[in-house]
Amino acid sequence: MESARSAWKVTGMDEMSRRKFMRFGIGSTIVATFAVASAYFLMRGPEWGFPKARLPPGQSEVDVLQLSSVGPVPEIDLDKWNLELCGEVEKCLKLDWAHFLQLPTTVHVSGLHCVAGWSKLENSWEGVAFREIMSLAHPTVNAKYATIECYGDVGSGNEIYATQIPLDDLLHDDAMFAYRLDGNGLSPEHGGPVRLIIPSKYGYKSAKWVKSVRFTDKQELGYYERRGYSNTADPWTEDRFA
Ligand SMILES: Nc1nc2c(c(=O)[nH]1)N[C@H]1C(S)=C(S)[C@@H](COP(=O)(O)O)O[C@H]1N2
Ligand SMILES: [Mo]
Repeated sequence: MESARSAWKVTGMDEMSRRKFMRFGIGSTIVATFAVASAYFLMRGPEWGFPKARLPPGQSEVDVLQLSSVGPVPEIDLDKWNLELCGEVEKCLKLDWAHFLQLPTTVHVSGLHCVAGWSKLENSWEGVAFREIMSLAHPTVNAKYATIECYGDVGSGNEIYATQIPLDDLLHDDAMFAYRLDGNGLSPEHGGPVRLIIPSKYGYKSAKWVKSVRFTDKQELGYYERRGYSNTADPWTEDRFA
């Protein structure tokens, strides 16, 4: 202690200026740490930086998942249910319910953002990752998109509900064919037996009652997309209309 004190004396600092010096040192360390942390987060961009806003722009939060369907809820018999994988693939494949249930599952919590303006946050979806299904299908090198086609009558001629998504977007961890929601089996109203969940897009891309996946090299428009809604459908940039 004595020698440390005398060291301060030697450099000519009295007790007051020593305190000022220490305070300045602590203060500038805090400021510098904050500046470096901010610069770091800003440089990593919105994907990695400050946590995302809970709600995409222009959306209002609802407490329960709303029901959105352009036709009546289809009645689907599990014994007859199939998921067909076709189009730009080596060989078309049909998965029946028993086969589908044997595939490895994944759980992801995500929000569902309907283009009409409601968002239901924190839905815990369980199902088979899109990339798992894709690896079974063996798409050709030409395949760039998946067109998802659905069971059910949409009430306009022989049109069916469909939507298309680039494969790159479908390969994210949280894109899946879901068959459980919040720990329960997925109800028919919300797309059971199996629906697509693609959290990075507006709700109309999360097709319910999935019947087939058609891999393709061409861009196509689905049910909502033919009616003027965006084919890219990014809720975070309010990409609602084409
Ligand atoms: N087959 C089919 N899938 C569909 C729809 C539909 O009408 N038919 N509606 C879409 C829309 S607009 C939304 S917002 C979500 C809503 O899912 P939910 O009814 O489970 O809330 O499902 C999407 N998937
Ligand atoms: Mo929607």
